Amino acid sequence: MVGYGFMGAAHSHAWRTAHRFFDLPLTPVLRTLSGRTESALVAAAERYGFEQTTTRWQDLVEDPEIDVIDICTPGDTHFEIAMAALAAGKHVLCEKPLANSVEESAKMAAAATEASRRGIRSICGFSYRRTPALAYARQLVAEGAVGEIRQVRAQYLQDWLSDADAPMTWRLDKDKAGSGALGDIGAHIIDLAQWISGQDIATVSGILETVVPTRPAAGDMQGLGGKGDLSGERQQVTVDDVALFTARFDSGVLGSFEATRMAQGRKNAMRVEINGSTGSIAFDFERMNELEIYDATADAGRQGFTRVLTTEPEHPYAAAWWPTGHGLGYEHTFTHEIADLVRAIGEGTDPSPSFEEALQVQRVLAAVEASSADGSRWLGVDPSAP
Ligand code: SOE
Repeated sequence: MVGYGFMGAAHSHAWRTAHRFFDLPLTPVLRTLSGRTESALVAAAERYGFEQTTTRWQDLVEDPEIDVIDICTPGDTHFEIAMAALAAGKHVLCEKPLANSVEESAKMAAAATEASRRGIRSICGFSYRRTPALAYARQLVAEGAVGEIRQVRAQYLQDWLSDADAPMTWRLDKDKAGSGALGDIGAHIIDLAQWISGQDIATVSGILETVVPTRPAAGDMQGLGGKGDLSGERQQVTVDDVALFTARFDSGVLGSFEATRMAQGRKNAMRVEINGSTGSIAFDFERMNELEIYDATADAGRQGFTRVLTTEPEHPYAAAWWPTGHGLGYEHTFTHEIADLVRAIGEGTDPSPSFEEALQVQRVLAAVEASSADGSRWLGVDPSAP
């Protein structure tokens, strides 16, 4: 694994746990953790359960004992590490968004397709797909539970950047992160909206805004939010704080998208709603064990959203865990992702989301940015870009 921050912790937990709850054809071994700062790296490796550490990610690529490389670093490093790993015949899990540009993502997708012919698997970390309620929502939509899709609504609302003195971090630096709320959390709802509806976004009209243009340095701050070091000079934020866009899917259906890390009180409100001709489905990650289902064909007097607890053996992934009604948390989405990846490696199949699917998300991100820079003009998501 490369990187030991928030995602490194989430992925390590998942690698350790997946085979204990799911019947997998292979048992993961946490061999080497790589990162830049030796002392923090060694502490993280001990806590997460890795056998050894290195400050050179190239060591993982060169180690014949290593089969899988898990990339948990900021977006500016994904391309180089993933390309080297695939060339060396390692399976790759790469955090989202796939890279910082369509150009890099397209090369990664082509390399992944080529590597797949050699039996090498790759997957992009759109982990929310593995939330039981969302996997179930996709299943219901495919079965026709909402009829014909009329409209898609998606929001990802957090509040850890609401305070103007929350510190500057790599997530606010375009060179490192690619974009702001758009790529960090907007990418998740783009992926989910396409995956659940079974349709790709074809055109967009967007607007991006940086609301707090400078922030204090991070000092010793770790994690999301908090207060920066107010004694020093403020640093320039180079990404969007708020991203809004409307989209037309290739079927002609309209969608509205909102991503912000400045919605006070919304901690991790990732919401998706699909409105169809015979019903609706609505989800909010702050209630991740529930799915709201509306059946417009039910008796008129009894109509209303039904709150389904997606903790039952009938729901995706849930049977592997606890008895009826005992919920799951954020970390389980990663455990499911690793279980699916390990199964795919063992069975010799390509897991999803593939780098090709992640490239489509990247194209939507790029089109929203271009639209915003062009007065919110409607722009096509170029399926052949770059
Ligand atoms: C921060 O906004 C963040 O950690 C994202 O980077 C993750 O993708 C999301 O799962 C939680 O929030």
